[in-house]
Amino acid sequence: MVFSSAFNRLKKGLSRSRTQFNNRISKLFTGSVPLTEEMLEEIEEILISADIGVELSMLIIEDLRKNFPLNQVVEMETVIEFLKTDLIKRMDIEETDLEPQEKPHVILVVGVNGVGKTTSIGKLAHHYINQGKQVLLVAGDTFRAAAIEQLAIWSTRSGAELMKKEVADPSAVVYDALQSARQRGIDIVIIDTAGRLHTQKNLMDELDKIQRVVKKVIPGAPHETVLTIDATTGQNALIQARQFSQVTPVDHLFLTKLDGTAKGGIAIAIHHKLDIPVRYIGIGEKIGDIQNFDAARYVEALFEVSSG
Ligand SMILES: Nc1nc2c(ncn2[C@@H]2O[C@H](COP(=O)(O)OP(=O)(O)O)[C@@H](O)[C@H]2O)c(=O)[nH]1
Ligand SMILES: [Mg+2]
Repeated sequence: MVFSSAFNRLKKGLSRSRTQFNNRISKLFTGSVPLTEEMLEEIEEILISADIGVELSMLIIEDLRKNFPLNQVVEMETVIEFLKTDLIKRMDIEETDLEPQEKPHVILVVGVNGVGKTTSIGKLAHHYINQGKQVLLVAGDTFRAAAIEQLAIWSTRSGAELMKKEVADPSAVVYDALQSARQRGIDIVIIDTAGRLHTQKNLMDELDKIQRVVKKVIPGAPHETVLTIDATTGQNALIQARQFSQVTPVDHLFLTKLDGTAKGGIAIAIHHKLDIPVRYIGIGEKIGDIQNFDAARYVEALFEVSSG
């Protein structure tokens, strides 16, 4: 078991989903009792209401059935350990190594409005600056002056540089930013974009254009396209992620607001349903409220929230 401070912060962030999960599961039965059909149904219900999804919850129950015969005495701890291991196993997605190899390493951040893109960019900048990297933020959300202003605030907070322009064309800002980053040997470039819905064709076209400009200045870039999704939107987050990944290549997800009313199971459902790994999670509104997603640590925290 891990008891690092990162683990404790994750536990704290996930504490609101506690009633959905650990508390209900641990109240199911105490000590050693015969496993009943009702208990299995109750576990399934708990998994579903934790946003793990119907399909995955059913698979997990099947796994339980195979391993624990009905009417035989089981220990609650054994069942919980089995559930944890099974959930972690079900989240196994091959992740590519995304350690920055090239200068600049270009990260394109996409997602619909309000999911937490700009905030997450601030957190990412902070994360890289802590590693001694030079970071340039690009205000590619040029539709609203407030969006540029918001990114400017995060650049000040994190100590990252900012490229902005008072023009309506985001690809022009991106072009200038990448030229400048290359000339000056900047390590990391993070591009903010307007909240685009897959249904808004002009916005998708614009994203296409940004990608073309990026490739033109830095062949091989963007090195990472990060889709930001809001965990509090539950199964809708999953639908959004799937629809987005159908129109633009997405390398990984930044799952935000896990500290809010989100049910922690959504991270597990996403891993199961999509072939896109969650790479980062947001567990608060502050600059340090970012963690690398670690399946084992995450599941452990979900099952332990009640003590935190
Ligand atoms: N509780 C919580 N709030 C967050 C998190 N990430 C972003 N937010 C909030 O979500 C709201 C929208 O964020 P913003 O970055 O403007 O989203 P954008 O429109 O996608 O750029 C803001 O109020 C943020 O403070 C998070 O991890 N936890
Ligand atoms: Mg924004």
